[in-house]
Amino acid sequence: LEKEAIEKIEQATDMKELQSIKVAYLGKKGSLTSVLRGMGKLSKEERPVIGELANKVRETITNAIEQKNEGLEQAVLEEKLQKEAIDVTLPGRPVPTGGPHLLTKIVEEIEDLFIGMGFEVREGPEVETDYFNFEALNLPKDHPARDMQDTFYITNELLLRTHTSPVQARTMKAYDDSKSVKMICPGKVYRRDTDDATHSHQFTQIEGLFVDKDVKMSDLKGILDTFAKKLFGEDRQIRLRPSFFPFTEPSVEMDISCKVCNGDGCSVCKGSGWIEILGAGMVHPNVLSMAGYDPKVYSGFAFGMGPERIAMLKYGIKDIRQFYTNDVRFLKQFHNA
Ligand code: FA5
Repeated sequence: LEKEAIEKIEQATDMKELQSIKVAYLGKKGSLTSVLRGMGKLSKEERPVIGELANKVRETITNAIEQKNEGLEQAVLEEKLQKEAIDVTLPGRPVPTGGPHLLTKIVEEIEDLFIGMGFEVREGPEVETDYFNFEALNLPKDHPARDMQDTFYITNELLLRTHTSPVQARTMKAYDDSKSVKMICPGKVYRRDTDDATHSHQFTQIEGLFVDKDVKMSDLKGILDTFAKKLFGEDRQIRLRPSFFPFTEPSVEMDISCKVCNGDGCSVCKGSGWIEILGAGMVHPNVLSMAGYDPKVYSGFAFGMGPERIAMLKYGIKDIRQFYTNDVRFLKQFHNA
C-alpha cells in the first residue's frame, strides 16, 4: 500500500491529482483508513503491530504528500513568474500629449519680448466697473466714443471689460508714490461685435504702458519697431498712422509691412502691403491726472494689441474662430511652432 501510494504521489503532476490521492488513501473512505477501521477484527497480539505499521505508513504518506505539495506549489509559482515576467526592453506605448494653445504661446512670446525690454506683467479683472473701463480713460458717460466699443453691461456700473486699457488706470492708481510705470497686461476682453473671420465677441488684448518723466513719442516708436522686428523678422517695417482714442493724445494705429505678397501668404495683407496690428499713443493728460500723476512732470505712452490678429498674420490663419473651436487638427499644427 505504502509503495503504491508513494509511487502515485511522485507521479502526480498537479495539486488536484495530489488531493485525490490524499483522499484515496487517507480520506474517510481511503484504503489506509479502512485498514485502520478493520483493526477491531484483529487479534489482541496483531493489533499493536498492525496499528504501529499503519501509523507509520500514514506518516510516510502524509510526509510524501506534503513534500510533493511544496514542490508543486513552487512549480506553479515559478510558472506564474515566468508568464508574468515583464520585458523591460520592449518599447513603451506612446501616451498622447497635449501642448500649449497657440494663443497661449503667442501671448507668452510677446510677454517675453516686453519683459526683455524691462516691462513687468500685470493683470486686471474681466468684470470691470464703468469707471475704470471708460471714465478713468477720459470717456465720460455721454461721450460718443463709447460707441466705438459695443459693451456687454451687467448692471449700470458693472460690465465685461471691452479692452485691457482699464489696467492702465488701475496700475497707475496702485503706484500712488508716483514712481514710473512700465507694464504690459494680457487678458480677455468682450465686445458685442458680430463674429466673423476677423472679429470675435470675446478675444485677447495685450496692453502696454510706460509712464515716467520725459517719455516721448519717439520712445513709443522705438519700442514698437523693436517688438515688430523681433516677432516677425528684421525685414519688417512699421508705419504709424494718425488715429483717435480718447485716452491718448496724439493717437496712432500701427501697421506692419507684409512680408512677401505671393499667393496665399498675401491674402491677409491684400492691397496696400500693410496690415494694422495695434492702437497706441501718448497717455492723455486727463488720464494721468485722474490716476494721480502730474501731467506737467510725467508723460507716457500706451498701446493695445490683439494677439489673435498677430498670430493670424504670423501663421497665415484665415479665420479667428479657429482659436476658440478647439479643433485638434488645427491646434496640433502649432505644437512645435
Ligand atoms: C483698443 O481697444 C484700445 N484700448 C487700444 C489702445 C490701447 C489704444 C492703449 C491706445 C492706447 P481697438 O478697439 O482698436 O483699440 O482694439 C485694439 C486691437 O484689438 C485691434 O487692433 C485688434 O487687433 C483687436 N480687436 C479689436 N476688436 C476685435 C475683435 N472683435 N476681435 C478680435 N480682435 C479685435
